[in-house]
Amino acid sequence: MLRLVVGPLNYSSWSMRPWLVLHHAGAAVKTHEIPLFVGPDWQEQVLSFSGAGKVPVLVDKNLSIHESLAICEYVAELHPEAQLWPADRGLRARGRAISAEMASSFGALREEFPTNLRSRASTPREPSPAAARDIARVFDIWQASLATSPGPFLLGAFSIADAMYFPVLSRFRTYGIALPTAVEPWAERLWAHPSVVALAAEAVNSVAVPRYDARL
Ligand SMILES: N[C@@H](CCC(=O)N[C@@H](CS)C(=O)NCC(=O)O)C(=O)O
Repeated sequence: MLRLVVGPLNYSSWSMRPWLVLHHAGAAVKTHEIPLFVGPDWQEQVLSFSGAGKVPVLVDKNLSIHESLAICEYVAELHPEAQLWPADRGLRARGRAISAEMASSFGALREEFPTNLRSRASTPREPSPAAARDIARVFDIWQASLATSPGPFLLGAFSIADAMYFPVLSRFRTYGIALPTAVEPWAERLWAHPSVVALAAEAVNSVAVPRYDARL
């Protein structure tokens, strides 16, 4: 049985991504949630799983994998039947490119709009110019992907790319950032995906992290 070490699923966007991928693949996995930023020894707990000191970490017997995208790739290899990447080489390359971009970019967006899946800001939040540039680039990625996708998701069937971008979609809902009309059908599909519905149900039970709730 695999073990996925995560932060509180309501807030930990990096944890959400492999959680969604494992759930969608129907993998036999147990989730081990560490209450990040809450309680005295959360850092030691994280370090006991990975010297990187961050979650998520996937534990498979004596193998411990950190970095969310590396975990998603590992699950794709463990579960080829789940088709977590499209069969088409070009779409697969695009999926890897936009997923790597998600993992390495959008710092202003992430800093100004922390993930808080179960919550809604009381008033829509105005992004800084840097965050507005990040948001525009995310919208470009979604629109360009959907324009070439066989549908209904970014690369055709649900893939790692959808899981990588789900936490950003969730931030837009939390902080009242309007989506371009062209991406709305994809957003609705993603919110209705069974793994997203299951994740949202888990997030309701996450421990509260006051430093993030204070940002609403
Ligand atoms: N590049 C890493 C980022 C992981 C990351 O930043 N995780 C956050 C939680 S969402 C964390 O562990 N933060 C604890 C800390 O920075 O001390 C990945 O993709 O897995």
